Amino acid sequence: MKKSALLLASAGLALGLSANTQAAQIYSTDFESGVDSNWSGQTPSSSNSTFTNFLGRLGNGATTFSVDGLGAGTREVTVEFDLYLIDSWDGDHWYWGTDRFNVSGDYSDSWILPTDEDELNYESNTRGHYGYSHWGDEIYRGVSFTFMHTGDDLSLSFFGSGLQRLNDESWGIDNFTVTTTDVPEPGVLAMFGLGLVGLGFARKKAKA
Ligand SMILES: [Ca+2]
Ligand SMILES: [Ca+2]
Ligand SMILES: [Ca+2]
Repeated sequence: MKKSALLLASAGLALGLSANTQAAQIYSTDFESGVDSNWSGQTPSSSNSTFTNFLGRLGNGATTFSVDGLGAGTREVTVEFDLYLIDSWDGDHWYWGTDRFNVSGDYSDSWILPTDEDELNYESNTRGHYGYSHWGDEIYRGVSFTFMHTGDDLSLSFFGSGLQRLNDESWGIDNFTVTTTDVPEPGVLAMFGLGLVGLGFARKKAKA
């Protein structure tokens, strides 16, 4: 009887926690209807038969994605998109490099591309000639990064650095999504922990 009560209590706590940690996609765009007002800074829109409509082509200038109304709490944020490296990116070449793709704001990171391509968490990489200058291009499908974020507003800037002119080295993004998973407040976690300790204590007492 006591054991089943204990199991029920544990299951209830686990259910309560999982309800608090469900992932929700809070933003998604494929840019087919243009670039919406969540984007500012440099927001050119381009397309061709391979890429469909996308945000780009961009060089060293920044485009900024912002969203608000997330609430006051803390959450895990995953940003996923397709990244297009267009024309002659040189990685860490001693003379023509260093060519980087960067993100800054509520999360900061930097990748030398294509040298660091494995550090981008992507599903597949397609190389080819997709219709700009005569150099090869690369499509990274499903690039993603994840970070912890607190507060109502989320803002991320994307920009290249070390790139030559747009017809030589540029980039674009498409199929951009933002997913959040709320993290229980420390108080809730502490209560959960105390609850387990309490249950354990009660169980020990019952056994003695
Ligand atoms: Ca598109
Ligand atoms: Ca180059
Ligand atoms: Ca270069």
